[in-house]
Amino acid sequence: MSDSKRLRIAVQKKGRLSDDSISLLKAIGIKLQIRDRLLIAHSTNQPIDLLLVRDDDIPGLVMDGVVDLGFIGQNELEEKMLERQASGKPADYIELRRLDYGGCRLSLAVPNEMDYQGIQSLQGKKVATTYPYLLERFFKQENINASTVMLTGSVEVAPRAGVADAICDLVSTGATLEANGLQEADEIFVSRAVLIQRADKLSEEKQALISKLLPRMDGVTQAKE
Ligand code: PRT
Ligand code: ZN
Repeated sequence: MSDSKRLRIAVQKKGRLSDDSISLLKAIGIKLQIRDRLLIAHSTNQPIDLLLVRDDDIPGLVMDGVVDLGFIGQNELEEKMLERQASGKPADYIELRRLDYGGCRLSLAVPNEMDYQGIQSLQGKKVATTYPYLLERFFKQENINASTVMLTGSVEVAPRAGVADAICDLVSTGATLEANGLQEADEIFVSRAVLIQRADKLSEEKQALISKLLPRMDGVTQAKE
């Protein structure tokens, strides 16, 4: 990759966190020219490079020290942290700021016709999710013996397709659950976007730049309140 003296920030390339993260960087005075299909964007007025990637890759890029900062949803961050801990990979990071976007919750949902009497109703059931580590941690805490079915997409159709009895997926308005004949049963994790930093020590120059950017970020966030 390019000049290691430049601060590297990972941002979701295309998705629910992209626009808000890039707008925030622009609002704190970082000039960016983002061209479609390119993995990297150089700032024209600051020693900063953006790495535009899938959100799933961002926790690992920060934890492996490939980038210095990353904008990521807490759901994805916590899931990847658990996954990496399970396989003995470095899983440390520093949370710099909680941000005012990307809000959602990871919830269990069951078909409307299921006689749901609380979490015990999932004993022995199959639950489809994209977040197996968060879900298994929850089941363990609650002493529920259920199996998880990993799906990277279309989780909400799993019960209808006969693939699982229930699901555990991200919810914001609840419209997707409703459209698929599902009802929210239990909230297992509440999430929003966060800005994280790699855990190892950065150069003085990079740390000074971060210290200059954070108060500006706080100013932008406060101005919106
Ligand atoms: O391609 P890439 O891997 O980068 O993107 P992605 O498809 O994995 O992620 P994306 O862009 O959908 O979401 C990125 C992050 O946005 C998530 O990890 C969350 O932190 C956050 N976020 C906030 C959400 C939602 N709200 C959300 N509603 N992510 C997904 N959803 C989906 C949910 O999975 C379900 O399909 O929206 C649907 C439910 O929405 P409602 O409004 O119908 O309840
Ligand atoms: Zn993703």
